[in-house]
Amino acid sequence: MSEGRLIIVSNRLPVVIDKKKDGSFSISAGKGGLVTAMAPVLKNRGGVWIGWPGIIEEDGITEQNLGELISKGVKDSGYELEPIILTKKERDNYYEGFSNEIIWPLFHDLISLCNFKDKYWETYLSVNKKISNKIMSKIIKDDFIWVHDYHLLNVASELRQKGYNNRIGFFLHIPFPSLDIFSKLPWRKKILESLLEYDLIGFQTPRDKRNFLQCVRRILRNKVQARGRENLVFIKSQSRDVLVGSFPISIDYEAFKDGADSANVAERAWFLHENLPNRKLILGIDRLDYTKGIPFKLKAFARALEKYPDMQKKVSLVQILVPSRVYIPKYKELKDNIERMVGEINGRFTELGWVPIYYIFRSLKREELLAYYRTSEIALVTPLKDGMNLVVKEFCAANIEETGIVILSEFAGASAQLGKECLLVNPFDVEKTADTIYEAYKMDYKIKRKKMKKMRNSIKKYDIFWWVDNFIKAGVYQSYEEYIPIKDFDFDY
Ligand code: GDG
Repeated sequence: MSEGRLIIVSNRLPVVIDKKKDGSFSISAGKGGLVTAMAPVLKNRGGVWIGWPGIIEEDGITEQNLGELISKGVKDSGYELEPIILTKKERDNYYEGFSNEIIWPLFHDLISLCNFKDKYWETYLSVNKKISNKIMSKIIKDDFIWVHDYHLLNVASELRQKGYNNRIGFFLHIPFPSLDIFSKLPWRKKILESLLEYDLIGFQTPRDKRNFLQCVRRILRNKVQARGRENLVFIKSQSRDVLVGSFPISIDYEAFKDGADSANVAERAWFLHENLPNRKLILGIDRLDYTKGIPFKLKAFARALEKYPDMQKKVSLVQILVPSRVYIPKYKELKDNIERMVGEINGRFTELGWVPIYYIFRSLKREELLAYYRTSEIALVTPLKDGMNLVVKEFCAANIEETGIVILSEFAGASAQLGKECLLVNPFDVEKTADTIYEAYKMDYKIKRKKMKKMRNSIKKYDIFWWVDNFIKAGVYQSYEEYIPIKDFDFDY
């Protein structure tokens, strides 16, 4: 299997096509965790990436136009892109509805934000079918199909109905919730049964894997036997043997390290230093999303300034907020709330020559991002819940002076791997997070260096190529007897 082509299937392609005001179309690189993780892998191995480029049929793009844009967008990428265009109804019900108003909040433990609607579910099923039709038209013998994320839980089930019997892998980038929370989902049984049509199901952390296994045992009672050791478990379901494992996603460590070491980035980093002399920078980089816990972070920062006035004029928080889903009222509300809070905190503490929070609401070029990673002393990564969080790994890889320290939420998947060397916080506990910010500010550089070295070694060893190789290797085990435990997978939790 590992010698065949790799077929990546994800909701979004690594490129975005937009309709401009003058009616023409433009193409740009996609952003976000999945793209950052998978693009270097496919570039190395070749293969096909199937997904949605973000425009809808009603935008009126022609086949020819689409073909031209795609071939422009994938120049030198080393792989083929296969776009699937959704209709407006499909986008509204499958993507914005079922995926982002139901699965996303539920799997991040935010049940009160869920909007359960049958029409979302029906369209979700039909779009998963549409995507599986596209896959069937593109695959050849020995391809390994690797489906990504919560938008496509039902794809294997659709492929099986079409008679496809080769092995299919699935990786969930977001957390898998506990039994109590998952049980609230009206379609819980069908979703678990659909997942068991995959041959390999990968989660970010041992905790996600445990949650899933518990749901399978309790919700699909008597139909499942699970056996396993170390990080991998075999489930014998009615239709097949399914391997379930935890595979912490990572980054292209060398690319981030070398990028941070480049002359351009060094120059930008110096520029920041020179303009902010005698100032420690605390860095927050988050997509605009309620799971990232930004209001709690701002409260904790303000509380730290209030409780520890010796930090005033000595630290600034650089909060980069990457625009995302702003057309959805909940996201717009969140943005307004964050901007109000930033305004209030700056209004309260700013003095001539010192601004406590530099707030940036836009996406940055990679070099700018690297300059912030390299210059900042403290990374403040405090999601309320997060599958992994790649920002923390990127910060460490780019921290080539090894003087930075990370404050990390215990609810980010990354804490399973890096928790021992970070300063862990419960993001809901504003008071303790404020104390931890001060602790990081005062921390001796020798301790910071020791911690940073350990984190960088771990991220270097378990990089994105390790992740892909291990996922694909696990995909070849056909039975429990063949299974060789891989101890390195299991990080402390
Ligand atoms: C999902 C899961 C999981 C951010 N700002 C800019 C920029 N970024 C890049 C970062 C990083 C990525 O976006 C964000 O990754 P995260 O992992 O933090 O979060 P999600 O997008 O929510 O990703 C997450 C991930 O999938 C992978 O499995 O870790 O838990 O939610 O790579 O660098 N990139 C550029 N400019 C920016 O301004 N160029």
